[in-house]
Amino acid sequence: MKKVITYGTFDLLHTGHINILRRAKELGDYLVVAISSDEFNAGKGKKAYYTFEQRKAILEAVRYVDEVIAEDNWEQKKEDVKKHDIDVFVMGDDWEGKFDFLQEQCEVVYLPRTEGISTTQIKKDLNQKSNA
Ligand code: C2G
Repeated sequence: MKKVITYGTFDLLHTGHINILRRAKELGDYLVVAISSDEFNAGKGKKAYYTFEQRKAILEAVRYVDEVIAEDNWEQKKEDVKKHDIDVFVMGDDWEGKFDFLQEQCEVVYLPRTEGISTTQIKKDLNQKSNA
């Protein structure tokens, strides 16, 4: 069984997230998604609308996702790849090159981001609409 992993906040789930989850799953048979904990998110300078538990429940309902784990720090990827017996590590290409150190353990694939959508843009649009 070919196992794939990807990481992210996945807040306010949108088609950009779905596109990368679908393409990640197409690279194997089993997809593990590591979702940033609320504490780790704060470290990334992000405040998710949904809590970790909510984001986990939403991701677990997505047909492409087989397992959801927590992302608590930047250093856990090597250990995760080993522990979960991962064959392919996938990220959007805004991270191009940042995780090449994992190439000793598994295939590293950066996929094109979906243009024109982001959680930040959704929040901006909603704020403008509510202030209109
Ligand atoms: N993504 C995408 N297209 C978009 C928006 C996001 O392909 N329009 C991808 C990102 O490239 C990433 C994944 O969806 O691979 C999750 O995006 P975020 O939730 O923004 O995650 P991020 O803050 O990039 O966290 O250790 C890695 C970090 O946890 C990644």
